[in-house]
Amino acid sequence: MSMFCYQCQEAAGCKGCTVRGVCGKTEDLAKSQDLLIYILKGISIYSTKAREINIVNKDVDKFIMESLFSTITNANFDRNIFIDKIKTGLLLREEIKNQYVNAGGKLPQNSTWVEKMLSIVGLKKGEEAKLPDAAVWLANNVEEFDKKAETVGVLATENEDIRSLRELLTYGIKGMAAYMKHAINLNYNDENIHGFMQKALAATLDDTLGAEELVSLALECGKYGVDAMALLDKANTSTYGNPEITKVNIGTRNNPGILISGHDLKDIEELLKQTEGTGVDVYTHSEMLPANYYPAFKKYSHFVGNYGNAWWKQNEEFESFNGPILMTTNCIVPPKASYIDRMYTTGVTGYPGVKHIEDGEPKDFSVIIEHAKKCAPPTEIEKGEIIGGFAHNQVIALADKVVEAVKSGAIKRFYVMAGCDGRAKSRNYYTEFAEKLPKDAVILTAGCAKYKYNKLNLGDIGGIPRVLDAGQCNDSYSLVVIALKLKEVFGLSDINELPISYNIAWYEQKAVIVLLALLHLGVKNIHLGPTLPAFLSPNVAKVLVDNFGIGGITNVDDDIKMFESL
Ligand code: SF4
Ligand code: SF3
Repeated sequence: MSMFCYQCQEAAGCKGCTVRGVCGKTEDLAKSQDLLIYILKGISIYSTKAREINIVNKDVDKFIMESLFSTITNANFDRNIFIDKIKTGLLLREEIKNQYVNAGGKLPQNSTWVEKMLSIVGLKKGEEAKLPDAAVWLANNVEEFDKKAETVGVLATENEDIRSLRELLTYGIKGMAAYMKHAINLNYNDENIHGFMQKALAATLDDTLGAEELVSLALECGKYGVDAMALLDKANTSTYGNPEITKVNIGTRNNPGILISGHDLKDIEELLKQTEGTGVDVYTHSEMLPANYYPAFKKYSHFVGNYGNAWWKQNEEFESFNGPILMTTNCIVPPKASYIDRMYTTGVTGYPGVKHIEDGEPKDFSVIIEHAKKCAPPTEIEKGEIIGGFAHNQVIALADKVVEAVKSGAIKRFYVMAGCDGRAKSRNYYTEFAEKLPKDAVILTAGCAKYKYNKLNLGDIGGIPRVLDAGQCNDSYSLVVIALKLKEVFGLSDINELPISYNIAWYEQKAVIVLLALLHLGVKNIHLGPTLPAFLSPNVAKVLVDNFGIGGITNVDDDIKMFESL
């Protein structure tokens, strides 16, 4: 088998991509990503021990976080970046090991190198064979990297249940790393979250951990997921104000424009500042749509609105946009020749042949702005407005109205339909589901899943729109805050007593951390679609069904009946 990846919903045949990713990931790229993850695990063995004696290496924290993020589905397709990261990772592993040794971290005096290694990883003399390979392995060239990569991928764990739990944990921390990166960009950080990510990485190498320990680590991952989303919420709202109800224009104007996609609000802030007064307009795409809801961005008159839909439509929509496109995070679809020269990446994203805007304080977007000036204005693909901005602060401001509507029976049930959109036709289920819901149901959403129903004009209930969009996938945290507030207002002891059902669409690893966060908060009976994750083995899926009532989806009519009976 040349490659094996089953981290996203598009895993081939609902089993795994083995020749080339459905996403466009090649075998070579898969190998370098697998090896990078392996090296992160090796570094984490040392950094986790070092933390025990209060040694924290900020370069290690940053490297691990950004590397995890870069391996998320559709984030970075540039193999050279991964090769460079593998080399940097090996150097950092030695650096943190030496830091630990130099700090005298419980090492025997004048010990040999092997003795030091044994001591760092908690082994005794004579146990050399047990030294974790990820902690000691070295190579000289790319050929050796590739050879090694074949032995360290997902399938290196033979037991399918342990493999499933190790990967569930790994994908959870990938999503967490992405959210941390955005928070850190705004100078909000939490050392404990880095500590957990590294502990979890090291744990995936520990053959003494069985299913029970790994399940509890996955739930602990959910706890840190809540912390990471709360931190990002604080970072975003403290820096840019609380999202507020906003009508977002989906039409176009006649100036040249720049389209910005992904999740990074710092990037859009800097782009808006640098484009002001240049005659170039700015539009959001996909997960950047919620930027329109923030007071700090709404004030820019050249910030026109949102162009297009979810990430997977970019092949058509980037073509008709006519101007340059900036990808700040996943999800990148391999670009068509017709616009590849108009595409730019930044942060952890990358694509061979696409220009990359380097980090900076601020980043310098002048090349994109000059490029835009030479381009035609966007071709209009739709007209009108969509409404959003229902993050926790805004919904809690409306709490009286919402509570009244629930008490009077005008609102009978809320459906959390957060998550992702994707190209699978089976996802039309979510459009049909939204259309067929009874008129007394309100949809709470976050993430790009909303594009399946946010232009349907589903109306309102006494002035409360029937689709309340809290923002990006990380703003699922807002939905939790809203649920906890309702629980408090109604004096309930359990979040599951609320008339809220969870019908979540997932695609990539950020949805995994959102799911684990919900499980940590005790939310039961979450339904996941359009298919259950390929990385859940039958036994692990059974644990989730038995303990949390997790389920899949069937058809809209039966599922609505099922949710109403919960
Ligand atoms: Fe396949 Fe998804 Fe992995 Fe891409 S990220 S190779 S589509 S499982
Ligand atoms: Fe995910 Fe691409 Fe939409 Fe943030 S990032 S939700 S799929």
